[in-house]
Amino acid sequence: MVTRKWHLGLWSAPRQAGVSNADADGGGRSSRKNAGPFSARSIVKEAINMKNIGRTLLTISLLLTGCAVAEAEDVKAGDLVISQAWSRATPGGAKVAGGYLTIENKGTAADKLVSVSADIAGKAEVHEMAMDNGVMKMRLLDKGLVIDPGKTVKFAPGGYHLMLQELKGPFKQGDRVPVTLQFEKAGKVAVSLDVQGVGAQAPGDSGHMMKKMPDHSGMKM
Ligand SMILES: [Cu+2]
Repeated sequence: MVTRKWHLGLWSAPRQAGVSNADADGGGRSSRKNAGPFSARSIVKEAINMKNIGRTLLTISLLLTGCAVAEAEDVKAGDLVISQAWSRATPGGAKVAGGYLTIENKGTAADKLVSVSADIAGKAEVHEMAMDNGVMKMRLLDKGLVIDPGKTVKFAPGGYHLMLQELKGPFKQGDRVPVTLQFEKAGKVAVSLDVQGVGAQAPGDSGHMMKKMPDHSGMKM
């Protein structure tokens, strides 16, 4: 099937080169109907080809992330879209955990993440990691975090994070931890953090995989 389509494309290419000749002798209009790569029919076929390629890539990426737990769906609140909310399993007895998510401001005015709370945490704060005299330190964003219009702010290990402290129980891989974000304009927004493996660096990244397959640790997609 694919070979045939490609064949069609190759076959019609030389014809295209002859279009100017056809125009010169007045037959341009009629020959154009069957013309090669730019005829409506072959454009549609190309589109179908692209669709197949896209589908194949999608299948491949689904296979690659096959062992990931279902990802949290996007949460919309006013002009904000919050996605990819996740955390990591807490190793035995740990009383703190980071929370990560992506906040997109689709509006025309800035909003501000003022605070965060979670039933499971005695204390929850919005933090950032930043260099301080050559040392990486975390810092409480006590004035909140501004989300400019048209911008996307991604919380991730080593950067912005929700700091959940005084945990009342452990986070286990596969858990969904409810947290409430408080925005200046969008108000209170409830999201769930998808708990990944202990060493995960991103949502859908089960930390144990790296240990099981050290050969792939250098593989970045
Ligand atoms: Cu922190």
